[in-house]
Amino acid sequence: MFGLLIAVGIVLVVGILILMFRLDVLVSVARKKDDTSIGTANNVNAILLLLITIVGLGVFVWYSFSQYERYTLPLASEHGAETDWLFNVTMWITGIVFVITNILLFYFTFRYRHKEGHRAKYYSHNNTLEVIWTVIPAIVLALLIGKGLIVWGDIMEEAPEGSEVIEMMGYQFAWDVRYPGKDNTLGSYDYRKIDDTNGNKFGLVLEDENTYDDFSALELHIPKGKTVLIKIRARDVLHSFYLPHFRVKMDAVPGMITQFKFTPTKTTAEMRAELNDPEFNYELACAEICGRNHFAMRKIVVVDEPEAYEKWKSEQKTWLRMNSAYLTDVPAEKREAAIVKSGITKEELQELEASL
Ligand SMILES: [Cu+2]
Repeated sequence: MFGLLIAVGIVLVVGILILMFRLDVLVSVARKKDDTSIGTANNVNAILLLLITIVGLGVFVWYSFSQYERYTLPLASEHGAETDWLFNVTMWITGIVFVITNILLFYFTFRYRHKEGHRAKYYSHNNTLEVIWTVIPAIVLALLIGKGLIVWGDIMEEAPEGSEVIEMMGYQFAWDVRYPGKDNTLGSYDYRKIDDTNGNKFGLVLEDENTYDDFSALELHIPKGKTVLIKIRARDVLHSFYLPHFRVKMDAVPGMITQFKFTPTKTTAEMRAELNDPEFNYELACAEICGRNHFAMRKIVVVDEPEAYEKWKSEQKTWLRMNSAYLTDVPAEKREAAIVKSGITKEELQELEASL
């Protein structure tokens, strides 16, 4: 009700203002007043424009430097140094051009404002100027894009032999990680194997022996100083695999595998010491608005020293061991191999048989 009253009030005020303006025009027409002088408004506007430039650019420069830390995160990957450098160079070049063009724009409106007795000069165009402001930006842009393509090519090139291959699967609304286990080979999967109990959430193909030692984990552990190749997939809609501290971002696309390789340069412990923040954690976020609980797609990322990482891996229980009921889906002739490879113990096997 109150909102409606305010709306009616605003409409009335605007209506009155329009009427007053109309009245003023009509009165001046009736008086046949031929007033071509501009008055003081012109000068006032010219000075205001100049003030806007000074205040606006002042705030721009102050904000860019004083709040810089809020918009940047500490870096923890090898290729990130290059992308950061490229980003900063682009920012400096476009920033300087932005400042110069704005100063010129507002200075010209001030300098060439209307003055009594002055007439504008007819000046259609200038070939030299056109060439200068076409060629210079073209060269600068070509250099920036060229360098960008080279950096992108390096980031996207084939991961070296012996890289740590890890699978990330995004779904509404979480990430699941799968490690290849001792055989260093991720087992194959098929979306038709995903079941409604969500036990076989990865859709693992249990005919494939490579799946038997694959394991999942609550946190994404990665080793420092070693190339990590992340194979990314999505189970439902588009998600985006985003590790801001490692400058890694890649879409997770249903029906296809995308990938990103990178090398972490600082362990979680080192970053905690550097930031003087014992609570600090690297994190994985989804960078694609993928639904109502998109914000829940966060996962803690832990960077370990290589030895600690190997130790952690050896302590993880395989997926098949955690979901041993799926042993029944393993073909009879491969069951023995599955039990050995997945590390299911005799006691667990007896328990399982008793429960069936
Ligand atoms: Cu998502």
